[in-house]
Amino acid sequence: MKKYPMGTLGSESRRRLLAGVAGVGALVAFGTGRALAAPLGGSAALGLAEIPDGTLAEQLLYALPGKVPLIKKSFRPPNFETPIQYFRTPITRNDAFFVRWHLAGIPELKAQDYALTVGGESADREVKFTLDQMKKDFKAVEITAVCQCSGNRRGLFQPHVAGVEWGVGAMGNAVWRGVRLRDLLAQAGLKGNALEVVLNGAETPVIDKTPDFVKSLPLDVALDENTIVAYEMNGKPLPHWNGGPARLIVPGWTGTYWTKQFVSAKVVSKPEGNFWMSTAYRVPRDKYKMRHFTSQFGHPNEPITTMVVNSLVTSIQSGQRIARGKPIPVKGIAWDSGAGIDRVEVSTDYGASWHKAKLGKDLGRFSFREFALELPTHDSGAVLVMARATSKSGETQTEQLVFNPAGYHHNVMQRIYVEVV
Ligand SMILES: Nc1nc2c(c(=O)[nH]1)N[C@H]1C(S)=C(S)[C@@H](COP(=O)(O)O)O[C@H]1N2
Ligand SMILES: [Mo]
Repeated sequence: MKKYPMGTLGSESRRRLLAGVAGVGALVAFGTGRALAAPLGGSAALGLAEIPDGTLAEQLLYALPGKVPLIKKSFRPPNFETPIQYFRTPITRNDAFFVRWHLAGIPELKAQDYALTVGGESADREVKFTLDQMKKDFKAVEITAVCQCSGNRRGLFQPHVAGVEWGVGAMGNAVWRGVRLRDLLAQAGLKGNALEVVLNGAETPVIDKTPDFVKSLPLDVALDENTIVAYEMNGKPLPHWNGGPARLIVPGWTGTYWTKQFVSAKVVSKPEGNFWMSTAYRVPRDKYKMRHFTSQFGHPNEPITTMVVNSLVTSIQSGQRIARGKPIPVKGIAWDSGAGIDRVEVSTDYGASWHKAKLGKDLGRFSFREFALELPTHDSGAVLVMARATSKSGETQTEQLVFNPAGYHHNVMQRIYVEVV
């Protein structure tokens, strides 16, 4: 078996690598009362920055109807994060899948009452599809895809930014089944000036000043064969909290475009200009490698679109003890926007050398990809484990945060400190 050089801490390089990331203070805090607030996988334990003190009260577990206990971020609107142990399998269970809503007026929609209306000024006609019609009249397709909130890991931003203080669990991977949006759009007919498709869900604001949550997609993405209106998740009817009876699936794009309780699609000839497109969900122009949504360009920013490459180690935590001679098990999941994962590498010498993990089964280019590597241990002492994923398009995770004021696209590699005893 190959032997890997192991780094020991306590040196200048330790200080350099931990500085501003999982600082020494955060490591000390692990295992104290603060860890009790987040029973599993506080972010410092994962080798990432700690969520600020003031927001830790919002870290308690709470079970919504039909869900296992999830990490509560807010009740109204409901925002709940998936605890890390549910990412130890590549498919995320329906009852553990995270929940994110912007508005609190969420109706209970029955399958028999649900319909999606497709029309708009750049469609030839308006057509209404019930769930039964979708299932009977259109070809069903299935795709495994990651839904990740743009703001996943926002709570770990340094400097701190405002918004839902997500840790690492505002994401999930599922097998989605439904019909292609393009097949429904074809029934409505597209005019030559069609530019964007405007998406709306059934829920409404409860306070007048909050604008209705409306998003739009470039026409070519709406027409992509992988963009589907899903009514099943992992072989079961789509759960209410995740947008049942039917929601949009936009593989590779961040969760904000995955409209839940999807009831209206309007084809339009002008850029959709509501708050959620023009003000929210934007990042500095050309700062990230992602698809550009050019009809929505506005200086000096652009909409967040596709996800950046990322990974999550789920098998070890900072502060964990490993018996000398036993290997350190490094396991987890990696994902990107659809190029697919090329490799996940692990370093124990502060990044001087990297060792490739074994990749798990390929469930499709939009899915979580498992990885695993056992690192042999020889001497006792502290070891810093770093992991980074690289996509087939050559993108890799960053060493330091690439800052944006909204707290999106956090893909800083983890630095997990374990102790060989
Ligand atoms: N109707 C509706 N759809 C929505 C939202 C919403 O607030 N309302 N939030 C979006 C955002 S920002 C995300 S991250 C995903 C979250 O999906 P989930 O709740 O199934 O995890 O739903 C998206 N679809
Ligand atoms: Mo989101």
